[in-house]
Amino acid sequence: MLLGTPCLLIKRVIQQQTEFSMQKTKPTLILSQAAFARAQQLMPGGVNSPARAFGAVGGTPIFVDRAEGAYLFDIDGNRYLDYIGSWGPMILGHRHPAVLAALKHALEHGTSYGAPTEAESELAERIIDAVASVEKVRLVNSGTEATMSAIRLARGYTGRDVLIKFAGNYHGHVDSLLVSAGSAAATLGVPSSPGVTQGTTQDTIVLEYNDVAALEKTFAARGAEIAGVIFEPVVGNMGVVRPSEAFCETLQRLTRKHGALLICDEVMTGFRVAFAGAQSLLGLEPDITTLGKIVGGGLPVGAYGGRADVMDHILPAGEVFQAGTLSGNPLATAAGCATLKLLKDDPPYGKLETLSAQLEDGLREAAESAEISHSLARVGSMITLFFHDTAVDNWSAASQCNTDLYARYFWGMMDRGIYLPCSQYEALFVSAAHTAEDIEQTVAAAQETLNDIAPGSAGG
Ligand code: KE4
Repeated sequence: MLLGTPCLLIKRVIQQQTEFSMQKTKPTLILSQAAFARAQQLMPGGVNSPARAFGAVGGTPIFVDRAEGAYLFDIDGNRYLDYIGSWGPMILGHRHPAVLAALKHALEHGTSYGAPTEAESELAERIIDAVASVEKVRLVNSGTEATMSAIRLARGYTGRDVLIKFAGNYHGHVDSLLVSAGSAAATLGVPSSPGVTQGTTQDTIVLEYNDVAALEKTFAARGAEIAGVIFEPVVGNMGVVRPSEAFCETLQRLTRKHGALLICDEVMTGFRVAFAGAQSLLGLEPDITTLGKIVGGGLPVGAYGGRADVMDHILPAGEVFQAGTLSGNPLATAAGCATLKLLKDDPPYGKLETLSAQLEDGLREAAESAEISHSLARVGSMITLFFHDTAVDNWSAASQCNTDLYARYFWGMMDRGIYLPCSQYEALFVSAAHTAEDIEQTVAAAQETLNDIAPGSAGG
């Protein structure tokens, strides 16, 4: 303890000195660098999820001390406008009073029981009421658990083995789906991970997103073998990519025609792009929907739900096995219920649309003014500025982005107090805690940064 004291004193002095810098100068990352060095001795890559290690942009990840509203504060006392929001969950902003109050109330009763609670029924009911295609739902602890269980259910329900997924779509670290995945896997150039056996991927067909002809051809050849198709209804994991109308229509039609299940992975888009999810914007009726992130309000919750006749194949109602010690945890369900209640009672989607459109326009003008090849994609409060000269509608296009330039953009924005996703292959998220002034500050920082990094500029 004594040994620790000087470090703590130094840490506090640095924090007090830099807290008031309020980001007028390039942030100092002294304590984050020390913390990262320590973490790398203890955990693989010093992180508990690869996307956080800044592998795609280089440098030292900031270690967060606390968060409030639209802001993150690192352990060196620097303040950042947060456009990651924990990779999506914090749609209301950090430490929303109603979510904190719900958590404090739950804490008065306990933290985990391994027994049913009414809070689980409330969260299930809120999801069912919000998402038309969901008649029954099972709560789990992460998006990965949700998608892993959904594909097991599709195979158990149909008695078939083959799955279709799409390049650049990421559905969590499920063995059979870690093939040409997006997000961290794509970012780190490791589309199919070591340790994933041929046996687990031999039944996974990977197609190009938005490729209608490939879908038609695959179903024509193997329709009777296909258990399910899993896809991101609006992709976030190769940057934001919209589905074409024809792609959505073909997905719905062919899965119905051949008796395969349509699995809409709304872990990122659920309650994000609309209260009823991306499927409500696209007119889709999936057989199974997977959820995560926002439904936990920042605590670990995943969920999969859909047609009652399908969901009733899950143990103990049916025979498809799935279980979890902490599934439906009372703290997590409290945060999830409070979040979904706020999203229903006081929907922020109009404000998010206004702020996100303002940010999209500002980024577009800044990139055009800096004469940088780019394209921009936005769905609701999910936005990606691609360093690519044409619109990105699949992984083949996304994989040609100038990721080196993105890394320089990322750090230029960090130096100006704006915390963006640390990869070209992610979406940024605007929260209900952001303000018009925050957006103006972000656009101004983007203009300076893009001017600095533009080819032919002094810093280019
Ligand atoms: P989790 O297991 O990370 O809760 O969810 C996996 C998942 C499933 N489906 C979609 C569409 C997802 O976006 C995700 C996870 N998203 C990434 C960010 N792109 C999580 C960040 C991380 O891996 O640290």
